Amino acid sequence: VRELGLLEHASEGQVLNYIGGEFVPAQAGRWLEDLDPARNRRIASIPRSESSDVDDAANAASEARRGAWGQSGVGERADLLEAVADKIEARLDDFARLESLDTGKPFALARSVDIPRAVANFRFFAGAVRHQSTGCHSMANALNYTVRKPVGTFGLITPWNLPLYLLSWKTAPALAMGNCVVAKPSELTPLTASALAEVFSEIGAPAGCFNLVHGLGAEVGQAIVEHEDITGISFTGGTETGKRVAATAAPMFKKLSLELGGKNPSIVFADCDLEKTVEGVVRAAFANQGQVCLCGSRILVERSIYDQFSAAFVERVRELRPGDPQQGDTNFGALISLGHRDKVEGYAKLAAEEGGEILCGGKRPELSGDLAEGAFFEPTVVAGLAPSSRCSTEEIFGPVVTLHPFDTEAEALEIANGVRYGLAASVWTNDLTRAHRVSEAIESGMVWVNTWLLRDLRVPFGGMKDSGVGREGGRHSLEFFSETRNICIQL
Ligand code: TXE
Repeated sequence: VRELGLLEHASEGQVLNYIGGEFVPAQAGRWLEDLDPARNRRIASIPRSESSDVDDAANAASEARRGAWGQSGVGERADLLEAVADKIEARLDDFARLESLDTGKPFALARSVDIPRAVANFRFFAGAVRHQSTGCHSMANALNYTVRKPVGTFGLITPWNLPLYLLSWKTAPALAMGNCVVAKPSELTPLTASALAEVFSEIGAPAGCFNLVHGLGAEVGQAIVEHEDITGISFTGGTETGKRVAATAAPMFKKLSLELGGKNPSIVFADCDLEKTVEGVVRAAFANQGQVCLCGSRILVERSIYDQFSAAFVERVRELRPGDPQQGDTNFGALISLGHRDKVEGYAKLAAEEGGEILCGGKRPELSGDLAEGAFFEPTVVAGLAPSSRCSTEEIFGPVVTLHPFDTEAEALEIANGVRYGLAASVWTNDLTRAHRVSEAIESGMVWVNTWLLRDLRVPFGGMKDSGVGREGGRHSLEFFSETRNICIQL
């Protein structure tokens, strides 16, 4: 990072916290290493913050709320979000390079999806807050009107798979509604969050409205969740971590939104458009190396086209070739870490032990030079496993998918709903009535028909069952990041 000069404040390769408008190290002066997973080499150091750093950030936020930020109007806040969007856009290549180095995802993907979507999030919530309105309920002798006030300070805790995208998805509505933010990105992918802090600094955002503390989840993340002055938590990450966050935050009556894991079905009916379906299901399975909570990792196929579909699917998957994320033509990058690669590899081995047949992948690719040290794993397709097997029900969060035949719609639904998760699903059919019927019967927060991850930022986003609690997106975000209050006037 130092050689590339991508982060201005980190001239020595030491990325800093951003608290009260200042770039500062952790009080205890401790550091963590940040690695490029494609080459397993250190690219930066980040502060290993503790609860005292969270105290500073929470105090800076409280001060901002008492100051100019607390008095700001909707127009000013929307302008600020627009200014953030403009600056990120002007540094698109820098942001995409940082995201790709940190996550191992292809630069081309970060440049075309992650960063533009972060820009879109800031622009969208600038518009949304400008256009929001609240209700008025008149009675014969009284008038009720509803106002939305800031909640206070939000702790925003985000994962490593879509670092800037998910941070912007929470930061933009939190600020739009007049709250302050204490953000903690994953310790594995801290860089674009710090680049975002530079943007807030450059545009002269009021000190303390956006604060950033780096460090480990169990230390600084936990301290954010426990902090008395942090009145709301929006968390995206693993289901087990989500449970811990809820156990701490719920008795404190904090506003809480949890976006957790998934084990999402892609359901393919015989009457689908086969070519488009193969293309869409491959994308759903392996986007970002299968490390998206929405990825379709259980592929259910009607038996009459099962052989035809799986042959076409595997042929297309073989075109995904792990390679250097920094090269423009790479279509499949590294996983987030060697530890995660080992976990994914463990599931591929388990699949064989559980009686599955590996149709492609199942091993580390042979890459030369320093990429040989990287966290790569081939896209892997497994057939022949029982829908109840561990590989077919546990979240792998990597490039391993399972194929399952079904005979009837009822059977497809039984398999689809037979897991603890309920985040997303995709249904592939040309029968409109069936599309409606199946979509409504699937237990998941989101269903796509004949597509996957087609996003409209106005729609509710979130999961049911063990995939989380609450919805964000559009007015749902504006409601979550505010306190809705009713005032009744006797006439
Ligand atoms: O997530 P964690 P990890 C799933 C996926 C993956 C697994 C673990 O299955 O293999 O989760 O990934 C912070 N209090 N998803 O370990 O630990 C942590 O520092 C407060 C699905 O990376 O849940 C990071 O900032 N915060 C997911 C964030 O929580 C804590 C995306 C998420 O980390 C904390 C990523 C604590 N006690 C992984 N412990 C999705 N739904 O998109 C950790 N953190």
